[in-house]
Amino acid sequence: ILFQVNGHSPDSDVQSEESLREDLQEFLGREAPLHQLDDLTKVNPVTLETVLRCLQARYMADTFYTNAGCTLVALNPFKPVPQLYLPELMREYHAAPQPQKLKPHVFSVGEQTYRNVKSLIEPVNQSIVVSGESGAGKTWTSRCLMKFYAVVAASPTSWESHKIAERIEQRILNSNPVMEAFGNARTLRNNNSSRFGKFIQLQLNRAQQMTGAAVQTYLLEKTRVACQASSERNFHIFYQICKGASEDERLQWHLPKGAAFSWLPNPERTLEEDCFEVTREAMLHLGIDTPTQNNIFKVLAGLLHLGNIRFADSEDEAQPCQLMDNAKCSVRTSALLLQLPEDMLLETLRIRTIRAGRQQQVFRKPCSQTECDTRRDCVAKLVYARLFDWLVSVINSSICADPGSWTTFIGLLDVYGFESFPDNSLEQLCINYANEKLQQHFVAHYLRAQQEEYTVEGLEWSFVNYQDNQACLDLIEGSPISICALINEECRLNRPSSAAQLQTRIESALAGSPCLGHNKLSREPSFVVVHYAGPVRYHTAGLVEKNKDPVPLDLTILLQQSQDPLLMVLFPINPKEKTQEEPSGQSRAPVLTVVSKFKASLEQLLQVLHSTTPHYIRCIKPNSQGQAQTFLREEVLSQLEACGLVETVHISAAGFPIRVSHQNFVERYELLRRLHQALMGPISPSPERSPHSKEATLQPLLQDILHTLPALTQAAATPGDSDEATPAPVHCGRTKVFMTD
Ligand code: AOV
Ligand code: MG
Repeated sequence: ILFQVNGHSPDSDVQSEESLREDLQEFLGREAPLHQLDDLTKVNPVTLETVLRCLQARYMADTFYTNAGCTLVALNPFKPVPQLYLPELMREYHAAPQPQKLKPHVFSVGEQTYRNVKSLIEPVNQSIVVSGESGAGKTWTSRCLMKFYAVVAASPTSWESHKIAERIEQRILNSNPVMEAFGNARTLRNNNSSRFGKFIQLQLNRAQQMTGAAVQTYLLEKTRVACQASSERNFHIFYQICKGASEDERLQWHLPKGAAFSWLPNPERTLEEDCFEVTREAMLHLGIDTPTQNNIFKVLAGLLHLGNIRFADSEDEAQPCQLMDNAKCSVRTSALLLQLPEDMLLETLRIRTIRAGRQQQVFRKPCSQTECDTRRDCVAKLVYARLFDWLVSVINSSICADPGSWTTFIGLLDVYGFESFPDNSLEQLCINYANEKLQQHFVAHYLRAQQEEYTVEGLEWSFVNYQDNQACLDLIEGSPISICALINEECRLNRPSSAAQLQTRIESALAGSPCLGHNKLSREPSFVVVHYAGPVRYHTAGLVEKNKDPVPLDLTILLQQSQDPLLMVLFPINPKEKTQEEPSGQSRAPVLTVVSKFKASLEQLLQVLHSTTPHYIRCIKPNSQGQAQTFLREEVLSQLEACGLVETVHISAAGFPIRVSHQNFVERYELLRRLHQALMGPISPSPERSPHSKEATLQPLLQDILHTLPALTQAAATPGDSDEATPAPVHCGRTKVFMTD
């Protein structure tokens, strides 16, 4: 600006350079310090750099929540911040006339969501979708929201009439430690990583009181029971029973102090999550009595002993595998705890029955050592997965309200975040597929909100041309040909095919997709999907087998023989399974693959989400070491990309990323107007300042500046550089001025 002024050798009535400098200082000084900007859409212009700078400034000032338009960004403090979660603060947000005007907080989202249910004439169900990468704070945030509703949506009358432990809100909160004990584990990324997805529906009556809840879970990572990556651990509950059992229980469950279990790596690392008493107490309040609890723990101890059974190939192939070292003892203890006949357990693990021919003759074939290991692991996965589902159903029956006692709900979604490892398989495909689905839902919702703002402001602008991630979803789940369809087809045909063949089939059938990445540099058979959050290479080895998730009938039949009361519930002998023992040749029912089951549950979830008004919380991990006060720009940037905040920025940039209220606009650009007048003389008659109203004073100034601005832009541009296709950079809305970047 100063250059322009000097370059035009201004007349005498132009302010001196010094006074201009002062004015400029003042002009710049009006910009709020970055850490005080509580909404990322207020940074000007909205670019990745400014967004990053703002988040960093806030993090270093111990401000962990920031709005991003209709989304809340939550940075993980990685240190206790008790004052942020006090019940008094919950009540403050609850009582505020306009909670959105208070500092950004998860309670503000909670309260606005809560008001949305009731403020409308026709109550509308709400949902809060919490996302972010592993360890970013999703589970923490959803726990925090549940505590918030337990306080603000509690039924006031029942405080006196019920003991605290019997209150429904308390029971709902108690579901957290139980589900986390059985479904969370230490991973490289997070000491308390959820290994399942969760959607909890908080049910409200007409008076907006929480009368119950219902939990739905998604795809538990059951392989962890029998196989843990190095430095990772099994589910917390196993460590809890080993550390927390009393002397008496140790005897009953055959868990002597210091016993070594191969499925229990890294037991020396004591975590807060290893608190057995908390789990037991919570289970008790959920109606799982002590004898049932002991039964559960006894079965889990049985699985730990099962994991210590080691096989060795026998010299004679016709003979079953041999048992290694102390395996005989492990078989006995495991059989005892699982209440199975010892010889039957051993035989089922080592010998496969095959039915063949017209007469369905039964052949018995000894398994190789690898096959024996697979069968042992399969028993453990089968028991654990059914136990987990059973627990969820018990929790549901304890917290679910009677159908007539609730009218609306608030749903909380806490899923696994986008994942990309050196070796990605079916688990990552499912997880990333879920994230693509949620991203699409988010983009649709965000675009709608943007479009609505423009409409309210009287602007004509449309996002219809905006590209969402539909192409990637088509590649993964589309019909008739997609990755899921091809993997399912392999399962259905049940033909022997190599990993390399699967790669070729996928790559040739889907070559036209823009989201199938270039697959160079790969030694192992694989394919690359370009997700919205980045490309991921999936290995094809084992993909089809994992998708089939075969459970040999022998193993189910074995578990049905158990005399243990809990296993009898988990593995009932029903007439249908009886008939399956003698399968009738080829006419088997189509197998439900992992992918097709997951797809169905996702579609159901999205239907529920679509029927609600969604709210989004994006959790961000400022560094991967879990350190407080450390903000690593590169890491945050990649998450902003992965959780779609960059998309949000791009969507903003596709329209008018700069929005300023009329008042701020005039304050900001008044100096430019004065400069312009000094240089070129007034372009329109000077506005008359009207004393009547603020807006009336503003309007003429506003119009004057709007006229001045294009003149200034033109003055700054090099001659002949005009691009006629560029849309008008400035639009004046009803309350705001919108500008392109
Ligand atoms: P996640 O749910 O997003 O990961 P968590 O919610 O388990 O991550 O958070 C990881 C850890 O970060 C927690 O155990 C806390 O120690 C800490 N933390 C998170 N948010 C806060 C907060 N607001 N205040 C203090 N500490 C916090 V995973 O389940 O792995 O995707 O599958
Ligand atoms: Mg979690």
